[in-house]
Amino acid sequence: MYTQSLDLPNTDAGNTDSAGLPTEAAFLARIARDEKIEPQDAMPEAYRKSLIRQISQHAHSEVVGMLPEGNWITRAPSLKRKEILLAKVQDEGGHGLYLYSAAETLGASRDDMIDALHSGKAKYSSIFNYPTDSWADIGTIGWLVDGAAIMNQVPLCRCSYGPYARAMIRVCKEESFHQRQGFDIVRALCEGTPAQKQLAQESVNRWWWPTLMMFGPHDSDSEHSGQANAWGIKRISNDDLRQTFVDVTVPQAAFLGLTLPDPLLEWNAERGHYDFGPLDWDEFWRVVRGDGPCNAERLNDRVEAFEKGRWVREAAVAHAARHAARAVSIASEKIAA
Ligand code: BYC
Repeated sequence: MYTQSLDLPNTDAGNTDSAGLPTEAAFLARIARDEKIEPQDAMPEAYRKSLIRQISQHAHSEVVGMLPEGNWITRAPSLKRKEILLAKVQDEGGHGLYLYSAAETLGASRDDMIDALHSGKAKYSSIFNYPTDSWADIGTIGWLVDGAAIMNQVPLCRCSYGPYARAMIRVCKEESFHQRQGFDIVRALCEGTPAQKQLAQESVNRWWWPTLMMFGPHDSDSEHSGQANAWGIKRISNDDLRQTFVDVTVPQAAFLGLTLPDPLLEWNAERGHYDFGPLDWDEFWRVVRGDGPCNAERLNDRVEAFEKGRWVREAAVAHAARHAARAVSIASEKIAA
């Protein structure tokens, strides 16, 4: 991020409007050439704002996403599972940091983004407003939720905005480990006692539909999709990603000996895809608008964690300032000598 800010602005001379921003045609031509848009490049204001909206919501989702799993760190069934879960939750925090940094390259302020989350103004993924009632939920989150996240995020590695695309490459690599650890937990339960298998089945029953909702509203109701596709931010539509996720997950569930809670789920040879039942969009919008099973709890926990960590951030800033001051004084002594 630091080196990027030292580059000279690319103003696309000859193709800019009176404010120095690229004309829509010039900008779309760059997107059509599959050029990456970098922080120093002039870009339409609406493109910048739309990216800040999506990237900051994504960052919030990663950070709030630590909470449902963090809830099970002390209750993991073995030291090995505890270590793995600790590392995974830490990875999610790291993803949030890359993403907040990517949004900052667009001029967003970290404090404003955090305030928007804490005041309930900003959205984050609906999925994290559901409770983690059993250890099996930790497996299901890794298998299904991280699986859905990868499906959605792999196309974002080709997003037109360079810093977001590059952050996504690393995030997707880590998410694929997360998905496998989740599948491994569910597999162990399915190969265990009948009661353990039952725990896994109940968990999948609870998480299946909320996971499908992660992909967002139907394309016909997706306010931002048209423009996001035209700008090369989104590459594959909400419905197409959801369909691909269903298609790859059904055989995985069959391998585990689990059923997916949808009586309408059926292979459609003509379409070459699984048909599946309708999602409960009332539930989706209720959760997105703040009235899900855990929305209030998640925000309270987030704000409390932020306040408890305040002294650490202040100490880190003071430490960095002392180091910087020392570096300046050593440099001036050298110059004077
Ligand atoms: N939940 O026009 P649309 C993770 C909102 S982290 C809440 O289709 P867009 C993980 C949408 O924001 C997973 N809100 O929007 C972490 C918009 O509202 P605004 C997070 C949703 O942006 C830890 C409105 O509905 N992944 O996996 O074109 C542990 C209309 O929707 C949701 C990302 O953030 C939802 N499910 O498409 C484990 C990926 N769906 O902004 C795992 C990046 C929609 O107008 N984001 N809304 O107020 C995206 O790809 C897109 O933003 C979305 C939505 C596909 C989510």
